[in-house]
Amino acid sequence: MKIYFAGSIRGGRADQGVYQKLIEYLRKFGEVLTEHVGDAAITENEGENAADEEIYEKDMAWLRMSDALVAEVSTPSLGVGYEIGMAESFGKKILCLFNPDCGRKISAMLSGNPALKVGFYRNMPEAQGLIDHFIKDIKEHAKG
Ligand code: 6IA
Repeated sequence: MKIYFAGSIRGGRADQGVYQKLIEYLRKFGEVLTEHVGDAAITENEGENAADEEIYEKDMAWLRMSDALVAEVSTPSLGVGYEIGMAESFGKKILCLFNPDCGRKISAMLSGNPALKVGFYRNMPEAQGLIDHFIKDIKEHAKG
């Protein structure tokens, strides 16, 4: 299974450590195409010199070839929101993870959308349980 993990980069890196742990856990189920999202060396100021067109093209190609998108959405990010919308248009399975302790409310564009799953978690075991359930659903669906 190929999993596209989405998390905020220029939207802010406050949750980078959480992304790293989620990516590590997702590796149990397959290949995570976007491991750099959890990389502590990548800050919101990165990429000032990197070609944004290349980032966009590469990410869209990875998103198309993925089986599922897992997005951590507690830190709002335009890029993550865009990836979720595109994943929906590509017909991908989508799980959005949100920690209500972040002090914000999840966007109604996600929580009101029946085409994706939103999971609320407050700690890693809860997030892992939501991921387990999501992957199990995909596998059962694939079996028909
Ligand atoms: O608007 P944001 O930057 O917060 O959007 C974050 C999302 O866009 C992530 O889920 C990524 O998939 C994607 N994204 C944003 N910036 C990059 C990026 N920067 N590389 C790959 N995907 C990105 C360059 C890092 C590179 C210099 C190592």
